[in-house]
Amino acid sequence: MRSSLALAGAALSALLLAAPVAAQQQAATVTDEQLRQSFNAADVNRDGAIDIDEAVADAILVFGRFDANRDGFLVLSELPRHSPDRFRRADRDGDGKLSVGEVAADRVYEFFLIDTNRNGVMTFEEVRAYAATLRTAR
Ligand SMILES: [Ca+2]
Ligand SMILES: [Ca+2]
Ligand SMILES: [Ca+2]
Repeated sequence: MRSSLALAGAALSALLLAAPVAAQQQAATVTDEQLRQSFNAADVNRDGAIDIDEAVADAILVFGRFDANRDGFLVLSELPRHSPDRFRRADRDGDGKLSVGEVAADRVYEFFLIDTNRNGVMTFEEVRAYAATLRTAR
């Protein structure tokens, strides 16, 4: 239970990283407004919900933004807000770097945690409720 929550935390921080204003903050201090910014950025077709394609596309977009040296991998030094623990959990093959596949897989895992009513999309309320559970889990 504890480890699955922590893994989810790693995934959520990828979503939160999409908000430039949130880049220097811990996930626990991200405001609703910043969360809304990340949400809207991921909601490409502007229907007020994030489907699985939008969620994965957003993860890949964020990946590109943080891959500072453009080698196709993210290392811990490129992710100032990631704790080493979270990084290790997302790094499924344990090679010390996150591939785009590992980041996308993490996002898919997160998607099914957040879509609590299982209707195939994440609403803002679902994302916000999930962020709140991470805050209280600390
Ligand atoms: Ca959408
Ligand atoms: Ca890896
Ligand atoms: Ca849903």
